[in-house]
Amino acid sequence: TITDATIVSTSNDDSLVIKDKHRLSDDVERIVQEHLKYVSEDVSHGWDLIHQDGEMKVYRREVEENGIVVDPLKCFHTIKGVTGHELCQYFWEFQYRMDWETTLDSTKIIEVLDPDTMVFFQVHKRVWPAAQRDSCFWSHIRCISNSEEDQPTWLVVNYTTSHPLAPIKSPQVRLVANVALICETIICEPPLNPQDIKRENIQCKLTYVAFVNPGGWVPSAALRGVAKREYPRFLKRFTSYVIEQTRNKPILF
Ligand code: 14H
Repeated sequence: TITDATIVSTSNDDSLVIKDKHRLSDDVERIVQEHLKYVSEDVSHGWDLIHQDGEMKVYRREVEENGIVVDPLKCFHTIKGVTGHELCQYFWEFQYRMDWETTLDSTKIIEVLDPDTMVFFQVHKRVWPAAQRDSCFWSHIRCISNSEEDQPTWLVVNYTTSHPLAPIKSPQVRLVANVALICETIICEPPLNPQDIKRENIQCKLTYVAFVNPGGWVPSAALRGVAKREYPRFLKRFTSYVIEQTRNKPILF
């Protein structure tokens, strides 16, 4: 039976999926929808291109709140030979995180809310002359089918939450973040038989957006310098990692 405690959605193959709701379901739904709306807004006004390398473009908007830098960030990239599902899976799944993350001391799952939503507690590497940061966030993976013909859009959202298993322990400072990875697979020169699609026929359009509040004062120039260096570095390392991991595996659509 479908009740207020269930969510009905469509899966990758258009079959109906019924999921039990959890205490953060409404939050997850609201933030996912906000990202889907925000992803198509363009970056022609007020955004600075701070890094470009081939297909990768990193933009940011300089914003301060009470003297704290909270610059929104938006990155675009096109990656050959991988699908949106593959990129999102490697980004979301705990088991791969420390293979590609270079900015963490540790990561752990502190709660499983449903098969697609986990709560993580992470300790970040200290990268500037300030207190160390940690973070606690729910992380949700989702597939959204747009139409019969198009490949679905895959996304992962990481959104700060509080949790009894992750109290804030001073002098460690808590990062506040709202981050999304949104991926769209493109099939180039599709062979007549879909079974014949090879990795050389696919590419993925990736958008990564981040709103991160450092949770306490950090010198603006230092923070902007770290962001300008680390986001492109993350994108490059993460996407190369997924290309490497999937190279000889069957394509995960
Ligand atoms: O998105 C990235 N990593 C995920 C998975 O580890 C976690 C991330 C997040 C960050 C903070 C809080 C919650 C969740 O989504 C890749 C992150 C790349 C990091 C680049 C470093 C930028 C440093 C500037 C911001 C520091 C603010 C003090």
